[in-house]
Amino acid sequence: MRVTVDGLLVDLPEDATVLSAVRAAGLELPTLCHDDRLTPVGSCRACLVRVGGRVVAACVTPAADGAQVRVDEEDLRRLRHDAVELIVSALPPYALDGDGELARVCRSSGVGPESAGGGAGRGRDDSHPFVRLDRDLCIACGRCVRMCAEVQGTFALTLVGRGAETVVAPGTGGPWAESDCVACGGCVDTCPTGALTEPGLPIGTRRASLTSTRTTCGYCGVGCALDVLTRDGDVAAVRPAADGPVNRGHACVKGRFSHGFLRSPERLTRPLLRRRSGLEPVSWGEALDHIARGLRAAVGEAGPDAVAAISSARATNEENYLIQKFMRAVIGTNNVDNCSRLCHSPSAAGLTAAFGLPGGTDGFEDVERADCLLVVGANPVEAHPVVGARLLQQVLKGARLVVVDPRAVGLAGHADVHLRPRPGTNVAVFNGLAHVLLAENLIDEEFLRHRADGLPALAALLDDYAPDRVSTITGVPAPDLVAAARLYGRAERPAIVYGLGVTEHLHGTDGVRTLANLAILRGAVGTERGFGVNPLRGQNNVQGASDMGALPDLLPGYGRVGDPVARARAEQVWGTRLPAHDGLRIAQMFAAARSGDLRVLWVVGEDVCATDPDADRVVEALEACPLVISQDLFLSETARHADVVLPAASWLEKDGTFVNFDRRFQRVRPALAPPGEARTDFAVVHAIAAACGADLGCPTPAAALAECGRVAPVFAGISHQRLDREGAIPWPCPDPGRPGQVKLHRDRFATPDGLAHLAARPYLPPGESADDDYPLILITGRRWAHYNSGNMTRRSGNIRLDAADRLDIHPADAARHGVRDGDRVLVQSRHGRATLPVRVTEELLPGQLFCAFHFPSSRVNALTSGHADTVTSCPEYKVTAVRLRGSPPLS
Ligand SMILES: Nc1nc2c(c(=O)[nH]1)N[C@H]1C(S)=C(S)[C@@H](COP(=O)(O)OP(=O)(O)OC[C@H]3O[C@@H](n4cnc5c(=O)[nH]c(N)nc54)[C@H](O)[C@@H]3O)O[C@H]1N2
Ligand SMILES: Nc1nc2c(c(=O)[nH]1)N[C@H]1C(S)=C(S)[C@@H](COP(=O)(O)OP(=O)(O)OC[C@H]3O[C@@H](n4cnc5c(=O)[nH]c(N)nc54)[C@H](O)[C@@H]3O)O[C@H]1N2
Ligand SMILES: [Mo]
Repeated sequence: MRVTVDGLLVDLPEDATVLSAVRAAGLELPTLCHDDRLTPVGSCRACLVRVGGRVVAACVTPAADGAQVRVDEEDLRRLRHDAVELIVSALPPYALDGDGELARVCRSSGVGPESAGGGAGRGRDDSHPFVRLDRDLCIACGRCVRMCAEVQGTFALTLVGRGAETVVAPGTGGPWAESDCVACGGCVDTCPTGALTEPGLPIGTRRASLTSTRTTCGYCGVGCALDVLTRDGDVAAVRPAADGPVNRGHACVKGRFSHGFLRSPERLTRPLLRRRSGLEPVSWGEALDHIARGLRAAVGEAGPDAVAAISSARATNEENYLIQKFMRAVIGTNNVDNCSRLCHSPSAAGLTAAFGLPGGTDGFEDVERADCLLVVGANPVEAHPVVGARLLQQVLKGARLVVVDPRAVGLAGHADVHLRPRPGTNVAVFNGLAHVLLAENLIDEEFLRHRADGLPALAALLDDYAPDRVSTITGVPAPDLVAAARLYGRAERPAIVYGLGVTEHLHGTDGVRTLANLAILRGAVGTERGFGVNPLRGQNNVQGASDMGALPDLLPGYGRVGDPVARARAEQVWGTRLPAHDGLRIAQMFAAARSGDLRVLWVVGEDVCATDPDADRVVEALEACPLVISQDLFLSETARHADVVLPAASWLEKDGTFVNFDRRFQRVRPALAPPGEARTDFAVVHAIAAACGADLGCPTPAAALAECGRVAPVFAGISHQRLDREGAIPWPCPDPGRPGQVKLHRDRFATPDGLAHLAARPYLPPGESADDDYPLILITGRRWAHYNSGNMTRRSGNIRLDAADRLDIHPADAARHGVRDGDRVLVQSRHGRATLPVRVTEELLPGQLFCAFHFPSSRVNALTSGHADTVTSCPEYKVTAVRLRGSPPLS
């Protein structure tokens, strides 16, 4: 389509507006109620232009082929000036302080500060820790309301009042802090006037007074690109990057606001060493000497396998690379693991068995092209909010949604079908869905003939999984199961997105495989007829920690330690012989410590005493181990049991890369210096190696990633330099001259035979089930305002949003136990006890309880068991049989 703007001809796409035509012509047009990401409303009248003789608001007027648009004419300038002046006249003079959007619009439309003279004294709402409202600055443009609905999907805001009195307010009434706001910060970003601000950037702040550093969020695995704005060595604010490949200008409470921990007086700033009186500050030299002596003694007396390290999925790729290199090449053991073990190790195992590689099969942009989403055992609205928001938008635009989760999680309210299986019964649900796909011929026979194997064995097994039988096992009504299978089976481009509700089970790997079966049966993986099977990986760099080989059986790039070819490649790069037998997994490390076989345990950035299951037994392990080193930002539960505590830098203070949930490498850059004597994990590993008389090479993070590319060809095309130029690069990327591969599998799968493998896995019951002694099933998982151990978010403003762990209980169970909202109850399992306040809610089914594990003091992981996935040892965090004190037996 072609449009003429003030005599200039411009080419436009079909759905263009007059505003985009004006911009395409290179002309500036002021706007106040407009944001490109939001539905236009045309209410502020700042963008008036003439189209074919009529005066219209450019933002809401569709451009028509051949239209004549007039912009730069005296009467139009006057109309625009008057519209802006009218708005400004109602505002107090300080509205034009600083260099915000309103000040800029005033400048460009010729409205001066003398026009401002209002300010009705409508007051402020400063109740919320991260979002501040000055009602006198509100022009009721509604951008915040639309942002909350259309981008974040929370619908927390509304406009109240009439005429000039109209102002934004939480939809629940009452103060902002008590509203449904989840503090994504979107409203603050879009507000043109400074009515909504954040504490670090009050109105009047000039951007020039701030330093901006582009980095990648260090909380969850979404991988949001963030601009960290600093002033005087402190974070003033964090802004989501508009060109962030995954977040596109959006963020969540954690990445955006949860940086208060940086300034916590509890931040570790010096090494600590255990003496008779307790942990005492010492110099780095003394701490390192102590560690080197301990390592030498352990290796000398008991051999290299008496040493183990838990590497950190919070740390960078380069740090993880260095830690595993130190363990393998200097100590001589494969005893290195990371929290992928507790999280998505069944994904790695299951996806490798099915498709040949451990990553999610598709990029998130493709998942967003799906017309049917199967979201299983994941709560992205709380745990991956930027992804959750985007999935919700897709559903609001018409994609069908099937949610499989025992709880009424955020997305379930928007689902076409919500299946609520009993915890631990996924395999039966997935086999049931597969049964219906086969029975109703909703399968891709062509794909199954040429690109997959295992159908006969699976088909035979599935005879036993007719909907009625599945219903008996899972509690899911048979018609719902059939309806869900039809939605997935009949979609043109279905996608599967899943979380820990699939993996953290006794048969988690079977869960992943039987879930992958559905995509294979439909030919919806490795094709354009669907977008595969995609785990929402948890930690900021859990994909990367595993990619870098911080695993007991795998080298960087997933060569097996037992494979002579893979080992030889690493041996050649590292210049030393490497151990060939698998090392210990995390739980095996604790067992070895308890039996006296482990002499040194080095824990980097993981609070194992708070977050590993059966916590009392973990503490026993640390107490039995002669030298425990904890490297952390805080004196965590684990650090309290350590012999040496090393102060670490956080993600805002270091240089390197992370790999996000859809396999993208992105840069991490320091916005601040670490406090006191804290050091990056990178520097600490080098220092420990040096204290042992070893030189690990790769002096910089960039050099470490380059070296990793030589060990692991799948990363060989990725470098810091290239990332600085290109932003994000997905692996596999073997060639520096070619892009990385967003879609993991195309014409053939990465399995040795190139086929996708169906798995015939029967349903087997979970490790624990309800009985007379322990009649309730406790599910554990996440809440939006806190992160894992809570060590960081509890020390940020988030604590004002959510002050404690709570035990969710169905009203019927609450009544049976005689407990009410807020009562504290004693929860007992076969493994331990915890005391928690209850929250009565219908989000759960009767017989089930839910709580998070963000407050170590509530001791939730004293309850969880040592049961673990039979293939990968991923703990069965999602199913624990418990009772409430004084609870009556099951009737
Ligand atoms: N706010 C916040 N965000 C986080 C984190 C955090 O602590 N806080 N942690 C990060 C980390 S490390 C991770 S791994 C991710 C985790 O992200 P998710 O996997 O989304 O998190 P969870 O809440 O642990 O579990 C997901 C869901 O599994 C369901 N579930 C439990 N048992 C079953 C079952 O048998 N079948 C099915 N189908 N569903 C079941 C639970 O009800 C729960 O809603 O989040 C990351 N993001
Ligand atoms: N009951 C129950 N328990 C669970 C789960 C569950 O669903 N239910 N989920 C499990 C899962 S999926 C996971 S991933 C684990 C997570 O468990 P953890 O990894 O233990 O938890 P985090 O709080 O993420 O971080 C660990 C520590 O790293 C520190 N840290 C942060 N950044 C850095 C850094 O750059 N360097 C260093 N050295 N330290 C740093 C933090 O201060 C914190 O003390 O929890 C598991 N525990
Ligand atoms: Mo995780």
